Amino acid sequence: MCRTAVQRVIDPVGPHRLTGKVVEGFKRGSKQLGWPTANLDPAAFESRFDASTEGVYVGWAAIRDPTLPEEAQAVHKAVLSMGWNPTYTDVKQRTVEAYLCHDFCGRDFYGAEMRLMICAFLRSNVKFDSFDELIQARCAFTAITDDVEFGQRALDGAELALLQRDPFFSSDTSAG
Ligand code: ADP
Ligand code: RBF
Ligand code: MG
Repeated sequence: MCRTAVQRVIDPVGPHRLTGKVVEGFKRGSKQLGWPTANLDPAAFESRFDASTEGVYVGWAAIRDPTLPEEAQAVHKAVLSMGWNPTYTDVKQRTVEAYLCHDFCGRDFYGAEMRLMICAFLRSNVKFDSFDELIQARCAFTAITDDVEFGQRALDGAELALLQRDPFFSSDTSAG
C-alpha cells in the first residue's frame, strides 16, 4: 500500500518559457520508472528560479531536431518535475525534466534544443521512503502515472490549451 498521499491542484504559473539543450541524466526515467524525462541544461533555468522552487508542473514542449519526423517536432503536452528528485540521495543538482506526451518510437534526442513552457503547478515533489523496495517503487510509479493522466487533462482546459500556439514555439529566436 502507498502511504504517501498525493494531492493535485492546477495552479497556473508564469508561464515560464525556457530554452536549452537536452542533457543526460542518470537514465532512470525510462529504465526504472517507465517515464523518460528530457532533462533541460541547467544553464537554461538556474538564474530564473530561486533554489526553493520545486514541484510537478504541466506545460508544453517542442524539440528542434531536423532528424526527427515532423510530427515529433510538434508542440507536445509535457508533465515535468523541477527540483532535487528527493527520493534519490545521489542527485546533487536541481533538474528540470519533462516527459513529453508523444511516442518518439525509441528515438532519443540528446543535444537537441528543447523549448519548454511551464504553465501550471500540480503538486510538490514527494520523498518516497526507498526505491529499493518494490512497494515504494510501485508507489512512485503510480504517482507519476497519475500525474501524466491528470496533467494531460489539465492542459485540455481552455486557458492552458491556448498556450500551445504561443509564438514562443514558432519564432526563430528563443528569448523567453
Ligand atoms: P536521462 O536520465 O538521460 O534523462 P531518461 O531515462 O530520463 O534519461 O530518458 C530521457 C531521454 O529519452 C530523453 O533525453 C530523450 O532523448 C528520450 N525520450 C524518448 N521519448 C521521450 C519522451 N516521450 N519524453 C521525454 N524524453 C524522451
Ligand atoms: N521524484 C521524486 O523524488 N519525487 C516525486 O514526487 C517525483 N515526481 C515526479 C513527477 C513527474 C511527472 C516526473 C516526470 C518526475 C518526477 N520525479 C519525482 C522525478 C524522478 O525522480 C525522475 O524523473 C527520475 O529520477 C529520473 O530522472
Ligand atoms: Mg531524464
